[in-house]
Amino acid sequence: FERSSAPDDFQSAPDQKRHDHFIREAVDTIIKEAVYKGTSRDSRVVEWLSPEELSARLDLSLDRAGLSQEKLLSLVEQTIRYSVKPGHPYFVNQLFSSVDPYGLVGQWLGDALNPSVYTYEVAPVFTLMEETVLGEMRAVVGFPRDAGDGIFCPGGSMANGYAISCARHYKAPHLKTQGMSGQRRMVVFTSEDAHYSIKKMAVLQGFGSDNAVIGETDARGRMDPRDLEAQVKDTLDQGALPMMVSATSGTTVLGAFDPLEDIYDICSKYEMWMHVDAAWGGGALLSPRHRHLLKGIERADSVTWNPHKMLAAPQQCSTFLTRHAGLLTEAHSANATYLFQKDKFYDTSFDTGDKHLQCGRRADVLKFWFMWKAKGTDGLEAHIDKLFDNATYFKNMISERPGFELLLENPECTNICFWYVPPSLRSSEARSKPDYNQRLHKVAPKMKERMIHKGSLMVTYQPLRDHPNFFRLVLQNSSLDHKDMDYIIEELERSGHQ
Ligand code: ABU
Repeated sequence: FERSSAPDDFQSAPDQKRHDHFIREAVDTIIKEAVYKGTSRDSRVVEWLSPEELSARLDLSLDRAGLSQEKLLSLVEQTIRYSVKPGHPYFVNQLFSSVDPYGLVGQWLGDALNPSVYTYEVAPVFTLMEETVLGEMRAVVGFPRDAGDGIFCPGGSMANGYAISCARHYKAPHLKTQGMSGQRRMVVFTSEDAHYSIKKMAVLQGFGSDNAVIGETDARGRMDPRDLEAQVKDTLDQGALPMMVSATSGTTVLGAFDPLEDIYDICSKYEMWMHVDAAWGGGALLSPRHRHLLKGIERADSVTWNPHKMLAAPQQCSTFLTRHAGLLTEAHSANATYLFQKDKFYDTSFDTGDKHLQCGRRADVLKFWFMWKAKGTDGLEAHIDKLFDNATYFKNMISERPGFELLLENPECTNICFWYVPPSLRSSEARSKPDYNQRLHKVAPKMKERMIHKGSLMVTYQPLRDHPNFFRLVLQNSSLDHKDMDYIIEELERSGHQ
């Protein structure tokens, strides 16, 4: 087939034939290579190349002349080949994974329609779909279903930013027009294990990082309410205004759930907005067995909840939910008259775009709605329960196994943090040496390098406070079973014994 000169007319016979061939071939390759092979236990989770090697293998250059479809199809193959496969069962590296067939079709359907969800006029289906899904999610949180508001936004960091913005508007609506200059200093509180976006968003919105106060956590990584209250009192003594607390349900590394009821009491006593970053742990709300971890979330003013994390919807699918109806619009509307005309022929309250900070916006709702339709709430619950079951199995298996040491004996979420101590460091003599921690610190990076070069397992590691580097396994792919947990343990042993 001839090379194409876009845009083409899908209705004209020659164009249609050419595109039909190309799209079908590309989709076949994607299904075969990215979906089936990319999730097969017999294939590698990554075919690793250094940046220099990858640049040499993959022609990334952009030229005046377009490529033939044949060459484009070979680029599709190469892109798949050298990409990491987060849908692979042995990708337990990050807080997202899996390829859900319904989510994938939802994502593709959205891409085929290419909407921008700002007005009912251009996105009628997705506008109503968002209302339904966000309303259902608010009900799961425990907010009143018919009150409140919510949005889909690009990532949990942005959702946390919306929380700060809404809290500020709630406390001091005049700042929307007057700005922060010369105003009373306002402070946001969170914990040392909270996501770094709280600080970033405080900077972006003009609070300054000094006014994102980072409090202490307990031994399990949960926010310490006594320390929080002490920090709030300090802030008041300094004449500043305690504005908001961002608690976390499912911290990024340890998977800790902050004590929301205690935090609510403090927020209520000092009239602060209570936000819960449940980007990671929010999925547990769908399981009657595990939702107790988020007890008290129903009292919050706002919640971040990312279905692309524990619920394994395709990237990206992030939501911000609040119990306060109308506040998102009051805080963010700019009333652009070219888009949000009030004299349209339909009910313009369905033009929801002006409550967002973005203008153009993907229909991220579609893939999640489609998954939810396909599995039902029962299916989502079963997914969550399986993740927790695998996590418990993994934790139990390593707790007695030579060489493995748990950082937390009883992790709360599906994050399992542990050290692998190679035989050379296991003796009491090695452990008593002053450089023991320094030597242990080097183990996880080396093991990870070996596993990535082999393509056998991707599991992340990090230091935390005075802990040397440790592994963090995270489970959100419910196609894994106990045999996979056994494989992961054995693969860690293989890479640690070399
Ligand atoms: N909030 C992004 C989480 C990154 C991670 O998987 O560690």
